[in-house]
Amino acid sequence: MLPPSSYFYMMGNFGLQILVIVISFLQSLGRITMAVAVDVSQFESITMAPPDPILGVSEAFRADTHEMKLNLGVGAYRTEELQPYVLGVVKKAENLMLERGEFKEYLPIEGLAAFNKATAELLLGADNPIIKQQRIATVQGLSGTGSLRLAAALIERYFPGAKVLISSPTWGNHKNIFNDARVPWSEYRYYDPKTVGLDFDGMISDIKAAPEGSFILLHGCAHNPTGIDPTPEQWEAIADVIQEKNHIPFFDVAYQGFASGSLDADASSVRLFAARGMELLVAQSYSKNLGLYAERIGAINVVCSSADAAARVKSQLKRIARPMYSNPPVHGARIVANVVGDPALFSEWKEEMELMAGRIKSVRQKLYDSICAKDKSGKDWSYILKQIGMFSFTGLNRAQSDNMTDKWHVYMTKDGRISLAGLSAAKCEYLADAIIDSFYNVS
Ligand code: KET
Repeated sequence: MLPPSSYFYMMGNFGLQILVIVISFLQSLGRITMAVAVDVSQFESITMAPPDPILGVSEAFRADTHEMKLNLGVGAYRTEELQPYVLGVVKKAENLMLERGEFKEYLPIEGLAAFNKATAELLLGADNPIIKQQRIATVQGLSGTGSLRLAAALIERYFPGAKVLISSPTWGNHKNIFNDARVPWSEYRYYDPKTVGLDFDGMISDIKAAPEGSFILLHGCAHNPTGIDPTPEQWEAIADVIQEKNHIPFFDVAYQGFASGSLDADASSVRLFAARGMELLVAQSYSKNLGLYAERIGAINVVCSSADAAARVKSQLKRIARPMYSNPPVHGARIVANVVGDPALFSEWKEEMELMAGRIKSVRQKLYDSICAKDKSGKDWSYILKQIGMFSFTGLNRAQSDNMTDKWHVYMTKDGRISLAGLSAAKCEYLADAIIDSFYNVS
């Protein structure tokens, strides 16, 4: 015998409507006064989604009450006191905006003109001829993720069947972005666990083997999650093979200024490709370098071989954006435009960025020193020092990463990545103990 709710379910929508009409009719005749509760949802077929591998870690961290808990999951900069940090220049730019009484009307679909100009200049260098020649199509996006998503939609629409090659491993959300945009992707070799370094030969041969005209997704600097970047000579060789195969480079630049502390040095990979006259795509984010995580400010740039092509590409990016989210938010765009557009604020920003990058470098060193002092086995931990950017790819496997969280209350992603931006000098010893225990006592 089925429970009564099952019959309701089997009747479907139409059956339920009839039932409601009959009950209403009977009620109107005064024959029936009961209320009918329907406990079957129209959303019955929707299953529970798993937590996000990165942002889900913060949710688990919040639920933990242990006093030594440490959130090294998401890549978000914290102070030495492990508090979120609002940059001084951001506060100053916001005060300027308040004084000016800026409007809150819709932006154009492509975003704030002053922001688009500033962001392209920051990427390529203000005196780059590409900008004067108007060969770059820049559209403000919903931070790095939204900008990557716009580019993915452009690829899906205008390069049907073209593949995107992504590094193995990569930032977890890349796969989601291309899956949702229905863009086929495959991986190229990048990380070599034996050397804990770059598998350069594997990378080159996989890019070579990809079908001509593929999009090659590259991390502009501070590769996430490995913290391993190609050398300038290796970038040249990567550009050679991409050019040879008529591929289109597609840069994800989420950490400009965070790898080295210098905006120019961290854009050198993109500029090297652009200087060869190559067409390329670049998604930018201001989440990390200006600490504007929640403002969702970034851009998609498409460098084209002519101004005419750039104008057409831009028009199509706008056409994609309009039904997705109509037009972007203004607040973060104004902050960036104000900071970059004002020489005093711009140099103050660079100082703050050096400070943030410097704090990360110093905890990286302290963590390394603490591990070396505690571990007498002679294991070479120097890869921790060689990696750059916000993260360290520890080499801990899934079970070891689970031990870090379950036993030590250190929250991190299950691929063994830790965000050093969430570590303080005071917690380096504790983290070193956790890593050594997990490495040697869990297999
Ligand atoms: N690209 C890369 C390589 C990246 O690491 C992130 C964010 C983004 C793009 C997008 O950031 P946005 O805030 O949309 O501009 N990475 C961190 C946060 C996240 O996963 O969303 C992280 O890896 O922890």
